[in-house]
Amino acid sequence: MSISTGSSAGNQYGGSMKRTGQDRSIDVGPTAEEYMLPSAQPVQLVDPQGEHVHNDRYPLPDGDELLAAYRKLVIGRRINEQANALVRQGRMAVYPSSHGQEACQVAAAVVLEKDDWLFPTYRDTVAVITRGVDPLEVLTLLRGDWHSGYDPHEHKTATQATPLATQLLHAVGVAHAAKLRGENTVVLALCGDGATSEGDFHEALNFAAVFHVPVVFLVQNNEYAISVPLKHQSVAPSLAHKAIGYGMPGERVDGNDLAAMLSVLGKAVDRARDGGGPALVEAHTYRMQAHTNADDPSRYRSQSDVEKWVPRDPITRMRTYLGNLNLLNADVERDIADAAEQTATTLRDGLNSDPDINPADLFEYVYTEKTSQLREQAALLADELSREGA
Ligand SMILES: Cc1ncc(C[n+]2csc(CCOP(=O)(O)OP(=O)(O)O)c2C)c(N)n1
Ligand SMILES: [Mg+2]
Repeated sequence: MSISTGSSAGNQYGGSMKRTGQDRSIDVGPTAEEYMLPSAQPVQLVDPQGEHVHNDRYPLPDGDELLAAYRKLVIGRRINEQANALVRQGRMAVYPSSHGQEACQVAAAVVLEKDDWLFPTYRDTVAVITRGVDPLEVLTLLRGDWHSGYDPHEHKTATQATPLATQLLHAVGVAHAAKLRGENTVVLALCGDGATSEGDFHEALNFAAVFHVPVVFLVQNNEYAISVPLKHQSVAPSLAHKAIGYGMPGERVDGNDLAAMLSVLGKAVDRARDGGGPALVEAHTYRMQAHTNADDPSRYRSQSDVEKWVPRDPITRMRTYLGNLNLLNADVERDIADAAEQTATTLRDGLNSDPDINPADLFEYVYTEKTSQLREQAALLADELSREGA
């Protein structure tokens, strides 16, 4: 971009400030506003027909990287199917499905290094499993057995947060601590479109920007917060546009395009690791199924709206694209399907056996000294259990 400038004063975003006057015109980088504003359209690198779409700013990941991620995509879909079935069989209490959002789930896990941190929500089971946490340990929470089945420190993965947006502040805290300690850690925090209306979202993004911490916020905009559609959530041009208000770059990406998700998130993570500070990425996707098994979406949206998203499915387009590259054939597909089936079998077998839990633990490990209400409730439960056993 050619602008008129008086001096070569740079800004913190890598470009020079716009100046007016009679000074000579020189070529400078983007202005702060241009740098921070998201693309006019969500970034797409592979369209729903499986064709590559060129993008000057975001390179297409190579075929092997995409094939490895595609495998995780297929396994992720199978996890969603199996978990839904286990809920119907009464083996799990609740399952917020990410069917249709698997490209976001896989990319969020794949772009991180082992020592980075992931902060997921209740809907991000597939991301946590893709990160390498034991699937049975992951489902402990949604089975209703315990607050978390895995050690967050061991896997550098926080417990899946149910209170909306609280995890964003925790993520910023961890990123801030890593920066103070001089560690090379990047933190990736997930949330939904509805969560962007929470005060915690604002506080997290503002703190992250002011303290310039290495955190990437990924909003999975699946167009609904239970029954509340996006248009009642925000009238901003896009959720990614909110970034400029905090002083960080925002980007929008086709959340059903695995290649674009990997490229855009990968770039934001690299930038954070290189000291570039936080970024906000909005993935445009769709919640194909009910909010959870406790929800009846036919009360607030039509099936025809849902069906519009079927041709945009993240798996079919990547299958076409990789098939055209001859990276995917019947043998490879079978191998991937076997791996997915193996994961499903692990989930079925694990959740069909009854866990050995002590209901009284419900009242432990939070307060050193129980409150009077907790003591009362613990006594009630103990009494009920003793009468059941009698
Ligand atoms: C602080 C808080 N308020 C309300 C709720 C109840 N609640 C659970 S999920 C949800 C909708 C969230 O929508 P969104 O952020 O878009 O995520 P999605 O479920 O679509 O992935 C609400 C309101 C909650 N869990 N936490
Ligand atoms: Mg949502």
